[in-house]
Amino acid sequence: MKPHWVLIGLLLALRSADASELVLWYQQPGVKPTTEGLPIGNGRLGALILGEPEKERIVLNEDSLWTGDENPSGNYDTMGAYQVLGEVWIDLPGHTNVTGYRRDLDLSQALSHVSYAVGEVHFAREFFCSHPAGVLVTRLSADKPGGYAGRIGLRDGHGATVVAAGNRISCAGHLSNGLRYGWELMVLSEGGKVEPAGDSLSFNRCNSVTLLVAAGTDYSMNYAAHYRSTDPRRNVTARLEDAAHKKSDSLKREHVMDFQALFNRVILDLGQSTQGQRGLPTDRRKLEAFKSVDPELEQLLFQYGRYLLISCSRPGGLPANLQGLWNDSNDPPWHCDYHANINIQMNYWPAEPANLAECHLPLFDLIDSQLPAWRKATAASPELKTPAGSLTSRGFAIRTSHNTMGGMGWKWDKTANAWYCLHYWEHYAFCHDKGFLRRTAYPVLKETCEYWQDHLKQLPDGRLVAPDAWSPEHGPDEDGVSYSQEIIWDLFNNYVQACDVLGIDKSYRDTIAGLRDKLVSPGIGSWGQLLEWMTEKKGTHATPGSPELDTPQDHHRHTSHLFAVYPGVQITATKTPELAAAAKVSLDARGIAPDSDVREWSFAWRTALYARLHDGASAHRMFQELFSARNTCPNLFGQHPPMQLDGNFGITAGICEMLLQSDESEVQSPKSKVQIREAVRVLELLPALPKIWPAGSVRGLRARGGFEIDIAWQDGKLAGATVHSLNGNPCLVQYGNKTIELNLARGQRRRLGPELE
Ligand code: FUC
Repeated sequence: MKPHWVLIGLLLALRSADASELVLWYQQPGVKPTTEGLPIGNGRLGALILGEPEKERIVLNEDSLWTGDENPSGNYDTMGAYQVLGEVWIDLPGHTNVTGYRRDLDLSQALSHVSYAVGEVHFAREFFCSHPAGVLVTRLSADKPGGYAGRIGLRDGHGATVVAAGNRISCAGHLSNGLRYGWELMVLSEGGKVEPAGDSLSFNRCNSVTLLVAAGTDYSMNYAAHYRSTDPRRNVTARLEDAAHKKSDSLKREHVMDFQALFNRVILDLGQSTQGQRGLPTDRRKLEAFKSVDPELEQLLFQYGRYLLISCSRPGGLPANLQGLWNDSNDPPWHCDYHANINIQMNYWPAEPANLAECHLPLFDLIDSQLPAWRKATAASPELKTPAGSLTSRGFAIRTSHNTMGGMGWKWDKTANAWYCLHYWEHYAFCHDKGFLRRTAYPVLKETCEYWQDHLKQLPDGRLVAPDAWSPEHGPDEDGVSYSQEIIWDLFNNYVQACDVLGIDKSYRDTIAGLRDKLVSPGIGSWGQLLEWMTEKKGTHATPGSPELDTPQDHHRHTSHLFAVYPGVQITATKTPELAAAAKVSLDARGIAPDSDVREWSFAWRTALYARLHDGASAHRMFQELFSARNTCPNLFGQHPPMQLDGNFGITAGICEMLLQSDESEVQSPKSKVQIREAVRVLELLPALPKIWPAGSVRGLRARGGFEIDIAWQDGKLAGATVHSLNGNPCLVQYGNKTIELNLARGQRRRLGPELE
């Protein structure tokens, strides 16, 4: 039956019109910032809002506020940590015994609100962090003139002096590593009076009050300048004054437009929740959603990952660290750092498929800025000698954790270099920007291939292994660990494709292709599992008293040996069915039992893994586990514990993977004239659609090869799809056992029915 395009279009339009469903709301103020605060951010400035009527607290982060330096020792304890900037406080005496309290975060506009009544007077607060204006805006209003009286102040996170003058408060200081920072607040009132009161400001008889906050440091992503630039204070003041010249309505309009230009690219509809579910505040609703499916809350969690990435990772700024831009401590868990053995990578899994490619760029900028320091540290490390016994002379390796000042800490994760390369390649694979591939990605891919060409060890049978590698945080260091083998395979495979696309370095391309084909690939063990190490480890333990390794009782939080299933592409159900079946055995065994070591980010990875293995039911079960009290906080942040955001980003990617997958098929592209193997993409629709989502739609997902895809489904089956070719590349669209080849021109769209006709 021909798809009812009008009906589907209406369905999409109606659902997207009611964006108010994408709201987290609460009936009480937050107490603990990182688990109950509501997050806003503009990529550089982040805030957690607690919403206490009488004493508002806004915890502030500035993305470059790091202690530490190049940390030549590589000691984890001396590499520094991400710091909190401080707090804005607002005292409103008499705002007690309030009624009708509500606090919310509207994801669709990136606005947070607090509202309540004191007696007959209704008070409202609105917060947003503007990317275009570079300031935090807080607006206090009331339905009674002259309703506002109170005090406003700053609490600096590092004890710097706070100075109030006129309608401003400013603060400037430096960290233990000399990094200079400054932040400034300006208060604009409608009616009434604002004046200094010691180191704070008092305001009286105001109809409304608007606070603007700007902050900055003298950090720069430039190794040659020792990661420093000019004193930030002049720039901070200028930004504040520019913003003060705009009406708060135009500041808000500009902010919402900027945010929605990214956020509105993808609309997801997983079905209707009940009025009962909608009537619950989010902290209670999530606990119910753990027990019974709540489609609208599930689509909210999907969009939350996109909201958070837009709010903490914009071009020109630093990438999302372990807590994004929402850290409340100067001694945060794991230094609130960049962990290179799953966490920072997972933060960026949704960037391409969830149509936020621009948000990926801060990761590349940071890596590029750290390379000179990483090369130096790698060359100096005796732990990174080549099998020939010489110190490293080409390329770089990364320790498990790093900062923004060239410093690294803890154990080397020797293949993190190759895993970082996957992100450069994926950015090209989705957007097909050959300039990015040539200028930015190719040099890093080639340099890392050279590193591994020098470091691979040849076995007597001629096969190649990564020597003395480690399956992250699990088991022994030894040759041929599956995680390392798979990541290096991915690196070499992507490098070969890059050469083919650019038509360069044919000789070195063939060298790397030869090394790729000699790599030891993961084996299958005695109980049908994918081996995590080159040889089965049964009978051994990671640590005394831990479960036996490589057995169904091994419930470690990492699934590193399944990298090749996701995010890698070496193991797929179609190309390597035996390995895919073994991967499924391993994944099922890792399990989620309460005694297991599974963490919030583990569920996100397992969702994506099950999706790649076409097991939609299990993928959804992993997803739903995130609603438990154990795995997410009341503000829906991931709960490791403590709070950690990688699961929030990772689950968005996992849901993308359930709805759309784009792999490459090794068919000769009908268009390729130069006799190079140009990968023709297979766009697979609804590869892991769970029965629990019988009807729904998604708009604007991105696929490798440069495609944007809309999909609608009804009664658990494809109802229709639209393929929008952004680059004019050929593709095969697949649904179940049906396939259609499309050769669309750049910008052309093609609608497909349930039979892909
Ligand atoms: C890795 C994980 C931990 C935690 C830390 C930040 O070490 O194994 O679970 O997420 O990163």
